[in-house]
Amino acid sequence: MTQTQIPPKPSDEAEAGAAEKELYEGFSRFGLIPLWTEREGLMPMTPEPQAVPHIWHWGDLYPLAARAGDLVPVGRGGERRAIAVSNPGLPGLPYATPTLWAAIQYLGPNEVAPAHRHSQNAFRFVLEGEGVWTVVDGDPVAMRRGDLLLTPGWQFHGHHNPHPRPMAWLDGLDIPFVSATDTGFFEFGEDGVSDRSTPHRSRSERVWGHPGLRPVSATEQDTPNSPLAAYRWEHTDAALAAQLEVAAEGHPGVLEPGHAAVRFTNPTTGSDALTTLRTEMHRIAAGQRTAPVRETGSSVWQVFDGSGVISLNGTRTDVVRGDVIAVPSWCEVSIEAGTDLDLFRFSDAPVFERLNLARREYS
Ligand code: 1HN
Repeated sequence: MTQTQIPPKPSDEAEAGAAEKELYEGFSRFGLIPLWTEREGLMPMTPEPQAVPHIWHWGDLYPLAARAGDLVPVGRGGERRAIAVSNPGLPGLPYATPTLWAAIQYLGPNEVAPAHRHSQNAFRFVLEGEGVWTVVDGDPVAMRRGDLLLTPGWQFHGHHNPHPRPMAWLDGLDIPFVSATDTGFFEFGEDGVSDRSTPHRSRSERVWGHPGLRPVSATEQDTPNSPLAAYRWEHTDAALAAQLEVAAEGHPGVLEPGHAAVRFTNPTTGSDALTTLRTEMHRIAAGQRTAPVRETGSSVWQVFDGSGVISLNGTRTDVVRGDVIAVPSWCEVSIEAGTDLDLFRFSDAPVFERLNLARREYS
C-alpha cells in the first residue's frame, strides 16, 4: 500500500508562498474550489440577485410584435411567434427573472400555432382583444380580454385564430426554472390543432367552472395543476369589486386598505392553479399606495387597466396599461394608483413556499 505524502511544514515565507501556490494549483487541477475564497458570493447576508428591476412598456412591445406578425411566419419548428422579455441583469437570456419567462405572443388572422406539449407549465393572460382559441388536450378554450388561460405541463396545446383580426397576449412559463433543474421534456403534436370549433365555454369550464361546486365523477382524484382551463374576467372583476365594497362597509376582506387581490387556484386542492407559478389579480383604488414589501423569489406584473407609479428599490416609474414589470428577489415594491389600477401578477412563490425558502418583510 502506498502512503499519502504529507508535505513538510514550510519553514520560511518564500517557502510558504511557493507551497500555497502549489496548493491552489492542486485545487484547480483536480476541479476543487475552497469555500474561503467564495463564501461571500455563495452566502450573501441577504439575496443579491443578478436580475434587476426592469419595466418594458407596452407601447414598445406591441408595435414590434405586430411587425413580427408581418415579417415572421408562425409554424413548426419555431412553434410560436412569442417575443420574450430579457432582463438586463441576465444578458442574452430570454428570461424576465431567473425562474420566469414572460413573452408577448402575436397571432394574425387565420393563423395556427401548431400543437405540442412540454413539461414546462404555461399560462396566457389577455390584455386586449379576442378571437383566438387555445386548444388544450383537445378542448377549445376561447381567449378574451382579462381572461387567464392555463396550459399545465405535458398537456398538448395549440392556438388558432379564425377571425379577421390579429390578437396578442402575455405568455408566462416556468422555462428558466425547468431549464436550471434539467427537467424539460418536449413533444410535437399533430400539425395544426385537433379541434377548430369555437365554443364560448370550454368543456373544462362547463365541468369545473361553478363556484364552490366540485363535480362528483368517476375520476375524483386531486390533480397537481388546475383542471379549470380558463378563469374569466367577469368573475375576477366581480370578486375584486366585491372585496372593496365589503371593506368599504367596514368589514374585513381586502389585503390592505384600498387594495383587493385574488389568487387563481386549483379547485381540487385550493393551492395555486399551477404547481410552479402563482397567478393573481390586484386592484388598487385611485390614490392608494401599497405598503413597501420585499419577498424572496421573483415576480412579473402587467398593468391590466389604469395608470400609476411603481417604486422598485426606491426608483419610481410611471406605468400604464400593458406595461410589464420584472421584480427580482428581495426587491422592495410599492405601487401607487393614479387612477383605479388593475394589475396581473405571476411569481415563483409556490416553489419557494414548498421548499421553506419563502420570506416576506414589510419596510
Ligand atoms: C409555448 O408553447 C407557448 O404554447 C408560448 O403559446 C411560449 C416558449 C417556449 C416554449 C414553448 C405557447 C413558449 C412555448
